[in-house]
Amino acid sequence: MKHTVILFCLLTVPTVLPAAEKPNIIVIMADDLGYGDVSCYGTSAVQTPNIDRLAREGRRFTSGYCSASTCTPTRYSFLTGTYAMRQKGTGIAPPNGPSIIKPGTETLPAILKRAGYATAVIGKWHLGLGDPTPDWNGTLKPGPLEIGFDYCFLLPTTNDRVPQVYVENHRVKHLDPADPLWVGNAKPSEDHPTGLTHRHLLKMDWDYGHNATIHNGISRIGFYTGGMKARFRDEDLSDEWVNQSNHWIEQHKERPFFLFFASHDIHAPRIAHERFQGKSALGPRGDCILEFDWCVGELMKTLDRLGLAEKTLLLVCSDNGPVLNDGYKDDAVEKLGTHQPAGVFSGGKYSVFEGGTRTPFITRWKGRIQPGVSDQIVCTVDLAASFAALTGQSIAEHGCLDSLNVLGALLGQPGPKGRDHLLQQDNNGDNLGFRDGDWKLVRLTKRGKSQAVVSLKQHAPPAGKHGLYYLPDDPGEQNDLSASQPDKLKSMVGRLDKLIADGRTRPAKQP
Ligand code: NG6
Ligand code: CA
Repeated sequence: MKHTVILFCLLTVPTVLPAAEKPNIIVIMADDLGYGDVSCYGTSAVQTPNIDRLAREGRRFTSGYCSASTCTPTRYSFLTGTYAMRQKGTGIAPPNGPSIIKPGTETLPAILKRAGYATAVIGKWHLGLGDPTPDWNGTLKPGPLEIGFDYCFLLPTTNDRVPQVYVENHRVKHLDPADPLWVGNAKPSEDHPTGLTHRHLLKMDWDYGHNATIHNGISRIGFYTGGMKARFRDEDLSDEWVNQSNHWIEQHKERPFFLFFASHDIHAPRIAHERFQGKSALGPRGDCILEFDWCVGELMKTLDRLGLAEKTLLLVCSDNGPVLNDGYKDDAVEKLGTHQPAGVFSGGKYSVFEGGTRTPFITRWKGRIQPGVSDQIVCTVDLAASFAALTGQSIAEHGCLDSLNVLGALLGQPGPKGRDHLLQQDNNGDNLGFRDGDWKLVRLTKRGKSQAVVSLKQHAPPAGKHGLYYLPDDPGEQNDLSASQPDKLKSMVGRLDKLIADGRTRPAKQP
């Protein structure tokens, strides 16, 4: 009888989960860096030795994606694990935009915080602050600290938008109350200098948009006054963020930590530090690639110095594909030569062709990840579920609706561990891409911005029609098979429609 009870107990004990591992996690996200913009992905126009070293020591993905072809929706889905097209108001955030991720939302930092991690975001935010608008002179809340981060040191929007100040936790850093910061959409006074009225003062001229308030010889999107002591120089952004990150890592080296290092390189205005200026053959855009590579190298050095390389999963990715002229005259087009920023892919930033979302994507965890190249499909939207699995955390049932556990692929375990499908979107989700294995469906309801894709291949079905491409033969999506493959077209359109209608792709019940 006794034996029967013991046997019964043994048989009913749930399958033992693998012990949770708690490596430190650093996600370094570049801004507008294309698949073909780094040397380990094939370019010889610019050298990125640090990223190349990371790839040699880790896994380099050939189907690594962000989930959207602009910044705000990719960052939204990276942090929430939900496709941005499911949530209105997730397009490119304006300077005075409210906090887009509402407190109480399940997020990647919240999951890791529950796992005992110290969590920080250092760099570009661009997901809004405050509600209904940012209180620049008071408490900037809600923001990262209300959705799972313990610490933040931010550029609030993007650097071609005002204001050029750091936000540390809830406040604008170094703000003098006697010189309040005002941010707005209209010219504050007749004599306020702008890129239109004072173009002769500019050190980098604008080409379109970007002609409002001038700071540091560069005119921006939006207007602001005051906060003079709080303003930074564009040239110093990367140095400051590397310094802040090193400091924060040192402070938290005894704990598992999660750092989201959100670089502004290589977004416009492309103003690298003076030591990188003129150092690439590609002009400022290439100089910023060198600066981004330097940042990756500095963080790797810090991990080596602190003996953390074997205790840290380091991931490098981008928030959207490449763009040449994004509003400033910075020679990106003129100095391009034969360089292909999106590699063999079509489109780039703003596009749902592969070049818009397929980007450099590398994971390294020394001693744990088998180095190599992976063709598994992985996406930044998956990091929430994957890191939850890694650290043994469950996910709120109604959160992270599209985040799939691709941990096996990220760690280079044998067998197919990536996704079988992926939704790709443009800024507001008007245009969609849908990858299903080797096939790609493109659904355009609006034409993308043509000026942004100068000299990147641009080939598209007419608005309202679907394009269908077979990626192994046609990675550049040039040969539309929708007419010759009606069955495939029908099944993919059906799958895409279902994915949207279902409201989620992560199974509601966790296995
Ligand atoms: C666009 C800007 C572009 C860039 C982009 C956001 C114009 C004409 N274009 O509206 O320059 O700022 O927004 O880029 O203003 S992102 O990478 O942050 O999404
Ligand atoms: Ca971007």
